[in-house]
Amino acid sequence: MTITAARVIVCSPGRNFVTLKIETSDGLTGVGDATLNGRELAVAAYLNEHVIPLLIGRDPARIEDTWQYLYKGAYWRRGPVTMSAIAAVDTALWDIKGKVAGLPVYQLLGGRSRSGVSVYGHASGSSTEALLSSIASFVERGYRAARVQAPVPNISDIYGVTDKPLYEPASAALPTEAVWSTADYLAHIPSVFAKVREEFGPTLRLLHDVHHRLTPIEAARLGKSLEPYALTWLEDPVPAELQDGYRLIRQHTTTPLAVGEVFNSIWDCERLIREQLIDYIRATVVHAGGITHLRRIFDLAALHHVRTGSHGATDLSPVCLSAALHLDLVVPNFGLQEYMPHTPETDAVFPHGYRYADGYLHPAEEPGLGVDIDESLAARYPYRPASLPVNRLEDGTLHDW
Ligand code: GCO
Ligand code: MG
Repeated sequence: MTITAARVIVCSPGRNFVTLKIETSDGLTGVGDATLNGRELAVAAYLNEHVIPLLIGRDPARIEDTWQYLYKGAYWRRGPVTMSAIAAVDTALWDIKGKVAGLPVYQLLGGRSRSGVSVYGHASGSSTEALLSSIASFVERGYRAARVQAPVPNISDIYGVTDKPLYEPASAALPTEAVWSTADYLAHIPSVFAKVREEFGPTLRLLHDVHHRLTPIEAARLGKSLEPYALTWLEDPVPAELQDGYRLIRQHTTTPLAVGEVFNSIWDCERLIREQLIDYIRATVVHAGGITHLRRIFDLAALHHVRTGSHGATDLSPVCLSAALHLDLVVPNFGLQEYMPHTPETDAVFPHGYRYADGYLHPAEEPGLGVDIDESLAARYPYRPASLPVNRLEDGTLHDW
């Protein structure tokens, strides 16, 4: 069997997605997600111009060799564009291998280690009351874990804080701007978690995403002040380019740390994992080189008591989520999977067999990944330019958002 064709499908059923579809001489197809929020067309061009011509005529069964060929063969390694493109190929080849074997991909990866994949939802609201009722609605739907993002007095616009059930950070063609105050944030957040614990008791798993906005010592203070509320994790407390920052935070607090949604390779997290500076690795299939490479990251993490907590925002398509669930079901060190349901338009463009029930997601049982793209429906939703926002401090200095 050989690869006979591959094409990139860019569509926007509510938000932009980039999908790779590979066809084989046996008539089988496989799909991979290549979406890089706000930079979608860069990955589409990388695939079209530099990857697809290399795939034609190759044996789709040779997943590892194809991965190494695309990674080492480019000479220019790593980076979100390259790794998302490789991820899409890798994911599509696993999908094809599952169809050839007549097995769901999780069986090829070693079989299930658990009965379902525990997920967390995104609780938020424009007031504390709205936030508490948002958490309550997750609890009613069976969730045992919620990411809590709260409004802060004096800050008018915080990414992820909204009354809407779904938010999309890449909302405008050009970046929107918000104003950030670390002092107001640090002064307020612990009181929010005090209220949440008072209302929901000690066992609901609570998470909080700092979205890279603090310095290490500020993050250490936040982690320490949140200790009484026993968070499952504090996410992206500082930008992770300077990884010594994580050591500093660690020296001051027992609040568990999660990082990795912007990581693309094992080399981005090797030190954080090896030195046990984090508790959860949040890399996911589409941005970290596909199922093959993410498995390598997760296996390294397993050696060092680091659990998985894959990114699962709605800018990762149902193809990525399907692939993530197969891996989540298998790895021994699975922790928690982020789950933000897609819009009905997106679900219709990407028919899939995974399902949510009582706090867990379950991957499809059909051969392969159990997800596809309806190309004629996708064609009705053309690409729309959309940028992620930016944040400035009160004096106008550009900051992390
Ligand atoms: C999360 C995230 C996301 C990112 C988004 C960027 O934890 O889910 O931080 O919502 O901001 O994926 O495109
Ligand atoms: Mg995050």
